[in-house]
Amino acid sequence: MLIEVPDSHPRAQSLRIREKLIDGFDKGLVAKAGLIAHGRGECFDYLIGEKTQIFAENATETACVMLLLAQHPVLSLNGNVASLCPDEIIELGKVAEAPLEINLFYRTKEREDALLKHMQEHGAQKVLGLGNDETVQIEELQSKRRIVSKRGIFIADVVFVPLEDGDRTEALVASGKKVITVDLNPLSRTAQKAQITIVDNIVRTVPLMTQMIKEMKNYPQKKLREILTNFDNKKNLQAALHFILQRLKELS
Ligand code: PTJ
Repeated sequence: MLIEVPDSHPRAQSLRIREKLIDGFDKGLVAKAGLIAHGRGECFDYLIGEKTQIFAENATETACVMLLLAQHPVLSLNGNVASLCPDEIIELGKVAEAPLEINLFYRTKEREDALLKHMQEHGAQKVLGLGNDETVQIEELQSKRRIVSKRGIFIADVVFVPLEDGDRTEALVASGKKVITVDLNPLSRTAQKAQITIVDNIVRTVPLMTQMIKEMKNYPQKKLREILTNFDNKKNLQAALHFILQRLKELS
């Protein structure tokens, strides 16, 4: 059950996001470790001023281009993402013409069932990776995340994997896929290994992506390719760290 957070509360927005996650945990969607991961994310969100900064905007724009140019883009979701922005990720899947696939690190039948039901209640027509969907295993990976959909991540050329663990990011990159992640921690292994890292809160990123993709559908291919070529993930991560450093200097 969500508690009411008054608009006047100075941390209203952050508390509301937290409440969504707690609610997701109570409903069996979020893993225990998901609560811990969220706390780490909150800390980094403080450091970037809880706003979409220019480095995040640049990475988000490039991520949208990569999805638009992909042959088989897939949006992977875990318990945290499904709890924090179910409607928004469904909308993104529609505009990006990319299927949703549930792919869990802490995979249990109970969580699978709860997540499938949750996404369907929010209007998802098709969710890969669960139920009757045919799955295969990615050999490079040990965790339960190795189980992927034959029609989804297995054949994908571009995978959007927000709030991801480092092992699978490495395995996906090693298997030749382009990986886009959203991770508030610019130092995480996932942030360092992905081809595009959006250092921002998933709740801000997903609606921004939908908006950007809608605009970009009118862009000529040449312009899209230029955006992709001009992006350098390492430099962009450095910009995120530099921003945090400057901000701490100013605040201290
Ligand atoms: O639902 P499951 O079973 O697939 O498990 C999901 C978790 C998140 C538990 C699993 O993927 C995991 O353990 O992830 P990590 O290794 O803790 O990495 C999650 C990363 O996401 C961390 O670097 C956090 O800083 C970051 N993060 C947390 N909340 C947000 C976030 N990044 C963007 N937006 C957030 N709201």
